[in-house]
Amino acid sequence: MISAGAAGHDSRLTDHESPITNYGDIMRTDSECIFCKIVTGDVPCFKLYEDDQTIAFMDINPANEGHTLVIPKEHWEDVYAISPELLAATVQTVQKIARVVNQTLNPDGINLVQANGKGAAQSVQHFHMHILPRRVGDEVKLNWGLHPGDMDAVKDVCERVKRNLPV
Ligand code: DGP
Repeated sequence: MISAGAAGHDSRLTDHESPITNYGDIMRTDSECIFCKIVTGDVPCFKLYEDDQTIAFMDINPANEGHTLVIPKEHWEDVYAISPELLAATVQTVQKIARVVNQTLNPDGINLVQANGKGAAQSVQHFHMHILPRRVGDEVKLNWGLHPGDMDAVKDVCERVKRNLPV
């Protein structure tokens, strides 16, 4: 169910396995959306970065090392629904994080991937952009399967990239 409401928060919980730092703003949210639950802190994530409007966190099913997602905090289903302003804020975060992932992991390239609708293999109905580091010959298919990641490895790469974020 989509509603506008203030996100709750528990200030006792901190850092990587804990809920994201919350904020008191009124925002559009969907109580059944997994990414909204990440925003509110009801579902944990390996968070790399957060600002007023967006967050970046590690994909739970990484197609390659350093596979990161950037989302707007507000719930908008896809590129058609999101406002140009919020899209711009999301893309600014994508650029910031792509630069630091590139600096940290030195991949051979990075794909930015963004899916809208079933035919495009959108599996989470909350606008998001993938930052996907690539290696020559990695044979990653852009419609990758969802294979659970090694959470120690995901946490480790999150910490490595985070250390290079500008203050
Ligand atoms: P897409 O297929 O473009 O909608 O990508 C959705 C991605 O979201 C997919 O690569 C797996 C990731 N994902 C799904 N659920 C979770 C979750 O609970 N936590 C994290 N960190 N990633 C998730």
